[in-house]
Amino acid sequence: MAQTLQDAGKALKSLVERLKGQKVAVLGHMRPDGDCIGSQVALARILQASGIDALCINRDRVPPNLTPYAEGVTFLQGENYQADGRVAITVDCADASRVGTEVLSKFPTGVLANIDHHASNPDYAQVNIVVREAAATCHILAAAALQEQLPIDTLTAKNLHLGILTDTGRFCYSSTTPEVFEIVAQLIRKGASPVEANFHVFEQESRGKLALTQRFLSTIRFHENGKICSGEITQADYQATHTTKEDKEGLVEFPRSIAGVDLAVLFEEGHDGIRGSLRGRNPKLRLDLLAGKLNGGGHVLAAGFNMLGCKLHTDRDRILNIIAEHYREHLAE
Ligand SMILES: [Mn+2]
Repeated sequence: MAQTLQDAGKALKSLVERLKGQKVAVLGHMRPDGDCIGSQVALARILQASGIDALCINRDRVPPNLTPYAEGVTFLQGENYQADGRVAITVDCADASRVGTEVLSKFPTGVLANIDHHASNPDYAQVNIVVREAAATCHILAAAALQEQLPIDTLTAKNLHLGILTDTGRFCYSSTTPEVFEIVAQLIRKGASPVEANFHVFEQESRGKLALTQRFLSTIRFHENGKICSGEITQADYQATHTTKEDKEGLVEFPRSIAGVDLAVLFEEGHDGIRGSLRGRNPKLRLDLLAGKLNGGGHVLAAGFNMLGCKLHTDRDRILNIIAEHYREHLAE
């Protein structure tokens, strides 16, 4: 069990020793993001450098814009993996279920090691390297590998930088400490490229995403004297713009970024109901509690809800009233 970055270094080093002679599967979470892919590739390459047979398995594909980061490592989608006695290590998974049941079922002996930074992680593996104050799983791996002088080649450095870049919101969130910048400086010296990462991560949007954004912005409405801002997406929007729900990523940042807005809401009407994202800036808003009133959950400043059987034209105003009432109870002067 490791809970600090310093302990994580020792724990990673002894994990590498323990895995020698074994075959390893590095598992990431469903709908993988930059920290997931980055930590999978970095760990697989660190293991391979010690002669360990390691590959990466995810339920979902590597996002197309991140495929340059996955070169040099084998990535399998769960359905293409025939169980061959590999031991499982999860990265960036707050819970084993984040891997997806189909993939997890191929590892009947469970998860050997769990490397993660989510506060809610219940230490579900035999070996748990969970540093809750770390900015990213890649932050843990980078600090550990640097401390223990495990090999970090150019591609490994690029992947570690990728995860820290994305999980800190381009080095903007409160997790962006001087120590994070010191580690990133070392990664850049080892070949990580901020320019290249910016291009792959932030400048590869599709035209469909742009069209979806236009449609979303055309639905923006303000409530409670501009303190609450909402926008919405329907299945018709996805069809018209040839996009999928993956493309709604980031849209809620538009209402959140407007001066005076305390609470941003994204409604997504699906076939079975309305899903929603809630984003706030003030912890007093307790969006986790608000989401709870709407059959959802999450964090204090970022939460989601899921109103089964609801439609925007019949239920939007009712849901907005619940949101506005919660807002008035928690924040309005
Ligand atoms: Mn992460």
